[in-house]
Amino acid sequence: MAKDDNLPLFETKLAKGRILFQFYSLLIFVGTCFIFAYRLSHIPAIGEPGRWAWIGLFCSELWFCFYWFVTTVVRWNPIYRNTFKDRLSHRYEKALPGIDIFVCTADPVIEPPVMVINTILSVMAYDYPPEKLNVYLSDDGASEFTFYAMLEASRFSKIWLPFCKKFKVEPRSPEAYFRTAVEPLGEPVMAKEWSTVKMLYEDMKNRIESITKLGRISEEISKEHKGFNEWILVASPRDHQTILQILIDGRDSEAVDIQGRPLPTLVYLAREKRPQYHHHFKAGAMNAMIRVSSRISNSSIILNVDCDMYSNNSTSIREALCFFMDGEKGNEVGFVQFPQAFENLTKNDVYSSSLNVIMEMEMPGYDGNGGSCYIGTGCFHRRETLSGQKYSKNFKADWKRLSNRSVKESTSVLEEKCKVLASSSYEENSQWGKEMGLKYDCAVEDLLTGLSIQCRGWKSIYFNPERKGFLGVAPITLLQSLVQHKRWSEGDFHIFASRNCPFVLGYKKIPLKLQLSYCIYLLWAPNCLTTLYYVIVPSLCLLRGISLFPHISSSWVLAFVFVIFLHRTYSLGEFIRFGGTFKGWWNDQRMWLYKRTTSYFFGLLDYILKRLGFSKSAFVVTTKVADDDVSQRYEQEVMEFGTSSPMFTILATLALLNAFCFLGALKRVIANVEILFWERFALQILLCGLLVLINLPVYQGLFFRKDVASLPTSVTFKSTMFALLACAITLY
Ligand SMILES: *[C@@H]1O[C@H](CO)[C@@H](O)[C@H](O)[C@H]1NC(C)=O
Ligand SMILES: CC(=O)N[C@H]1CO[C@H](CO)[C@@H](O)[C@@H]1O
Repeated sequence: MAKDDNLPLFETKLAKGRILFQFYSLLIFVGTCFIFAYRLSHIPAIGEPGRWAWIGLFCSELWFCFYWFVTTVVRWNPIYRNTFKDRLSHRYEKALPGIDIFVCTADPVIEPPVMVINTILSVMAYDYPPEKLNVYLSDDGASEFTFYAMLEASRFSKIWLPFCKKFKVEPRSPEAYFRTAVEPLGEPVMAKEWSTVKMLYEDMKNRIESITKLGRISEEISKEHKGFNEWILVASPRDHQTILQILIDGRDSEAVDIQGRPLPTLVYLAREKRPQYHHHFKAGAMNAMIRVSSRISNSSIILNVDCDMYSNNSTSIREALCFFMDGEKGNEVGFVQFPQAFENLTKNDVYSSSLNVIMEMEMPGYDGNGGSCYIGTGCFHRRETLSGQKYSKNFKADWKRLSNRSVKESTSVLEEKCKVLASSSYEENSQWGKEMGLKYDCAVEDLLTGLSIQCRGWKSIYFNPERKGFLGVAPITLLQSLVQHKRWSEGDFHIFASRNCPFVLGYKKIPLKLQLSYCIYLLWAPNCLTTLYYVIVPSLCLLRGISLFPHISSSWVLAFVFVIFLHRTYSLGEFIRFGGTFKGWWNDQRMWLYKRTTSYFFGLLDYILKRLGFSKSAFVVTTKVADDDVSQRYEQEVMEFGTSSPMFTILATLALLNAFCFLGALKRVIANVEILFWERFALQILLCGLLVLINLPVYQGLFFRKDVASLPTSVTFKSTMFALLACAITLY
């Protein structure tokens, strides 16, 4: 045994500046106490105007304070992880475990086949022994175009994998690589090879795109692979048999690249769907892949990525293994979550899609409080955790486990045997979706699955390397972003309000601070009520002449100014520290408001309606493609409206309401008839003014922009009516 054999494979570091943060929290806490003291000592007497408005405001502030407490718990003790890949290779290079990689796609239009295979090729090309890699695509759209693209990818991989090795390609998604890479100068032979591969990629891309555009597979192509015959029986994406094709069988001695090296196994799966069975969306697809893969490769580690998230770092698997294979702490690790990062963000990130603060601050905070959450993509799981096993002290990973496949079994026999595992009736009367696999009946199955794994005793790790492991596509319109958050907030609140609430499910199983940390997302939805209250009531009261904040000359003002100023300064500091700009922060504040007043509001509403039995759950996949105009506006950071969604009506109504109230107040300040008007209402006027300022893009969209992406006339009309009506009722 060499002497470094006992050195750990990873290290954990505490964040710097924790004392400073704790001091800041204390200041905010003291300031908040003063605010509450003011609220309690100045309640308008019974019969005085504004008593209820005051009490409501007080309740909102209590809620904000509680929510602030939760965000503080998350930030209290963040930790950062570091890995030692060279020690891993040194110790285990010959004994590296098999890896099963699951990629999920659901709709060939929203998620174009070319994008899907770029992700596939990037994970096939990991810097890892190829015979130990197994890549599974689950195609819930059961699209023959996606299948065709996979067939093309399986051929192209024979060139691509050696090419990646030879030219040290990074990232290993051909699209992402060729988009930025420049042809290598120097040796003409190398340069020639480089441009040939680039040309081959582009040819392949063109073939796939033109066939998708054509809308059918020609006879010539369908003769190329027996798999196309399956589509004769496909009635619709929601009604078809299991289609399972092993495009590359790693066991097959002919499955080699152009240099004779083995290739990863590549499997295409469209699980059976029948109208009479619920398919459980992505969770159902994942569970089908867990079963199918257990028959084919049965690797100890499972990585799952969304089809729009290519691997941006070919060493990610090795990094993840440093946690699982660590001699001391490795056995208790259930999953290792990488951050969700995006490749197509603009400088000031109008829709605040970057999730930087969540990924750089809150997730390390979760990790410090007892475990990262599982966010559904870019996550490595131990197979045992996904099959419902509890952690026990004597658990020891078996890195040499083999698949259940017998040596003599041919590819086609294996395919037939696996089909049963992906049939829609397989899960009847089983624990799948309950105790086994990903959980069903929840719109954010990932978060819930992660929570229950933690409750079964497994540890989880958040690993956020400098160079991101996976890059995806962020929403590029306002509505996409709002709809995505609606779904998340609704699903999150559903967890909170069910028996899966962390306080119940995790009672005595995970630390209290982790239970509290989960609330930060699980309570997104109810946040809408207090936020709506804060953006509507003080402004209307201003219009009516009811003061809800201390006079400007009173020293109580200091408490409000202090807390608000300090809290926002901290937020700005945090935002900029993680790579944001000032304008980006301002956009983030706006999106914070918009998400709370629309996404979370509809999320809460839908949750309640569903509880009462009114509407049925509908999973909306957010689009990943856009026409050129939309992309152009996105790149210019022009806010995209364009449709008459009820969400926009709410946004516009709130913006107009505040504009009217602000103008009304301004008039009274300037006219200067009422003595002390400014005195009494300064804070309310400032709040209202701030809301007007943050809503500038909405006014532009309503009145000043003429392009197709401005707000439609119907929204302008409706929102003006609603806002005027609200003002009229207030003044009446
Ligand atoms: C993605 O990988 C490239 C190297 O291939 C690196 O330069 C870049 O910084 C990475 N992107 C992110 C967001 O980490
Ligand atoms: C800035 C940027 O890269 N924008 C791109 C993000 O992705 C969408 C969809 O693929 C493109 O349309 C944008 O141009």
